[in-house]
Amino acid sequence: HNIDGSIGPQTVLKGEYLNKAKIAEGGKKLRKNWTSTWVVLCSNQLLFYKESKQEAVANLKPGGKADGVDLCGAVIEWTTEKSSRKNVIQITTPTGHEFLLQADHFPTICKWHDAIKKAVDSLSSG
Ligand code: I3P
Repeated sequence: HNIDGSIGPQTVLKGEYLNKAKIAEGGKKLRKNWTSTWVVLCSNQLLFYKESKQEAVANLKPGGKADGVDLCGAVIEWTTEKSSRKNVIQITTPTGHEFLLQADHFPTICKWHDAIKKAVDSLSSG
C-alpha cells in the first residue's frame, strides 16, 4: 500500500474467489473465521476484498482500499494440520501474520500455491 493506504497501479497476476481465514496477527493467534473472499495476486502482494469482484476491480484504482499482505519474505506451504478442510495452503509473513487459503477444487488451490510461490521467489531473487 502507498503511504495514504491506497493501492498504486500494479500488475495483477490472478484473481479468484477463495475461502480465506486469518489465523494469526503479529504472532498472536486469532479465532478462525472462514470467509469467501475475492483474492488478487499482484507481483508483490496479495489483496483481499470482502466485496464483489466488480467492486474489487474498481478498488484497484489508486485510492482504492483493500486488506493486503506483503509477499516479501513470506512463506507459502501446504498444511493438513491447521484445518480439517482439504486443499489448504498457509501464508506466513515475517511480521507473524498467518493466513489460510482454501478451495474445494484441488487444481484451483494448486495454481494459487504455485503462483504465490513464484511471486515470493521472484521477490527474493530480484
Ligand atoms: C471453528 C470453526 C472452523 C474450524 C475451527 C473451529 O469454530 O468450526 O471452521 O476450522 O477449527 O474452531 P468456531 O466457529 O466456533 O470458531 P476448520 O474448518 O478449518 O477446521 P480449529 O479450531 O481446529 O481451527
